[in-house]
Amino acid sequence: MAVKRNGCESCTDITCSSTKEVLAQGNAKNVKTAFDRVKSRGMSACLFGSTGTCCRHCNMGPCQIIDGVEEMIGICGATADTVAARGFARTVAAGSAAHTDHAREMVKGFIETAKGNGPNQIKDVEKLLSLAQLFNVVTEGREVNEIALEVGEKALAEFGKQDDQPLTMTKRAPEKRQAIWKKLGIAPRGVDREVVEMMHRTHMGVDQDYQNIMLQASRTALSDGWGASMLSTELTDIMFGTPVPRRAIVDLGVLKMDQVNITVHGHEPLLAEALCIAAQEPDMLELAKKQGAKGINLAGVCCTGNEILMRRGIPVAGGFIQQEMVLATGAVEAMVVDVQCIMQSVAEVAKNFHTDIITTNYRAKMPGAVHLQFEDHDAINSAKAILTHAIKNFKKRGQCFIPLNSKVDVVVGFSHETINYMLGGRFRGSYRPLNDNIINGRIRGVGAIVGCDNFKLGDDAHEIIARELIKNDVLVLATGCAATALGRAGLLCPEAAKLAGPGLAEVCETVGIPPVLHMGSCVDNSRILIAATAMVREGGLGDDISDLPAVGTAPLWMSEKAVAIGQYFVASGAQVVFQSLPTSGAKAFHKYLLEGLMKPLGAHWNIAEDPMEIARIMIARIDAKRAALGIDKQRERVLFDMAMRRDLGTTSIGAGCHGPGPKA
Ligand code: MSK
Repeated sequence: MAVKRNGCESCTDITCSSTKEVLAQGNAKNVKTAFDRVKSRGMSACLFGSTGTCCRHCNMGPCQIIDGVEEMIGICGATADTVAARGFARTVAAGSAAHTDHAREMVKGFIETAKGNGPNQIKDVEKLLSLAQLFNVVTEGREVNEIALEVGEKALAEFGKQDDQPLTMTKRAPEKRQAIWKKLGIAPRGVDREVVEMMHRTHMGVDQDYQNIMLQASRTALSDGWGASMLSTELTDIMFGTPVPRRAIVDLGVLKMDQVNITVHGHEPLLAEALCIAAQEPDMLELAKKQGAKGINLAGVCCTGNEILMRRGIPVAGGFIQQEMVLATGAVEAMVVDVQCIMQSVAEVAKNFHTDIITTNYRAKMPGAVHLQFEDHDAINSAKAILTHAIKNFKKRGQCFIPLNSKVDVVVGFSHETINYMLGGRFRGSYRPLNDNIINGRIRGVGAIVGCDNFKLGDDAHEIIARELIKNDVLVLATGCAATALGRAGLLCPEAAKLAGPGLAEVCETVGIPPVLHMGSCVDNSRILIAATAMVREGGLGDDISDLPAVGTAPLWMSEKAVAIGQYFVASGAQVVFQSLPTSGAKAFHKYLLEGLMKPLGAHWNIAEDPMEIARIMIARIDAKRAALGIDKQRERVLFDMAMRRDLGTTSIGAGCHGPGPKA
């Protein structure tokens, strides 16, 4: 159901000033965006589709089911609960498949790098060695690339693994969580296998028990979170460097009047990295000059944007919801796309301007686009061919409009390792100070705001939730297009600490971090799993992820990937809050998602249709965990004097650790 906010029937209020500015200018008068299409649809969503009770799994239907009405079950007898569970599970499978196919490309690119092919190198040797240990790869006396090759081959084998042993990366999870997965029989075995089994079990006439379907949905999601996505993030870090904090800028004003503007949109960083390297080559810069441009300005869109923002500080022009606005400036010579989250409408918007949409991946072609295949094995030449095409468009640029004041400073690059280092210090990197500050109550808990943008809650929903969380001393971790939206809102800079509650503000100011930490793209939600596990291992906050005062939300989820992410968080023991789920037409199954999963998994889904309500639920869940841990009492602050320090046997108290610590 659409939520009415600010008196808006179709929930399409635009609050983002750069978006409003671009759409209001003359160039954009013929541009139709998703905002217009939401308004012009003039009908509400199909009741059966939006509540999960339309079954199209065989040719006896489609069957539109009404829960509790005997004549309105499926022709095969399938109930609303079975149909909705199958639909939900297939959504998880599709989302996991998207992450999986992305991850496979990254692993193959990693193997080529290990073989010495292409422009990339092994940059994070420390991380390589830790993965080598996990995969039982001998490191002693071997060359870095030799180790990398064996790690890469073992990682690739995880996709097609057929034995019944758990995926290697699941060994990183807290022991108690691994035991839960084993007991339930949901430890993921092979990355591809779980998606295939999920599709089989939701075929007509197979699994008809919604609780049993959810077991495989959990296993499929876990094969994504602790398998495909985690492998992708880790190998990408090893190849391109683990992100470290860096300043950058976001929003539509990052485009430049006097340069060739090329936006990179999609997900796989192999393409974006090659473009970044090639755009600095003298022949490309010379070509740009010949066309009358002062240089080449690369800017990101969606999660490819997050990847190069985190690692290179390349600016991000917009998130998912802004992809059409980026083009409506008329200032973009080409939008280079690969896979996932690319609206078909971008080709239509581009027709109003000199802009070309360049597809680069054989999996994802588009009518009206130019296809220039990106070849991993010849990455730089491929990238140069794409850049050349884009640069030659510069001379054709007509009237354009860039909202030049719409540029917001951000600090990004908070990988798990960075948080460890920032909070713990180089010589004793650990989550101890974070855990201590949660235990002493300065930080109330951790809230992850992840996922997409959509048109249902207004484009400021992420900001509303984040402001409420930080005001209540909840440290926010952000990924994906949510992170970009929070950057536009000015919450990704240390100065935003002034918006935080006193405890969180004190920690942020002491350490010099923003109250909202940008942790990467949507595939990088696996970083949050690793961070949560590190908090458990550090001690004092229980012995499982389900004990942590931590909760996640994807308030504006759009993609099936977000549902896969939600389910792998829940199956890992973390509560999640979404704006809606397409399951409400099946009462028992819907209740099972919202309550029943607690018993087997120690976490469940939550739904709220208003951003403030989402924030309130998140805070309530955090408080409940604090109470269960016995850390909900307000602690008296004690400033340590020298005698007390001597009692502790140390004269050095680390950043953010000025209280009496975890002692009850
Ligand atoms: S791009 S999956 S809209 S986060 Fe990752 Fe953004 Fe969601 Fe796509």
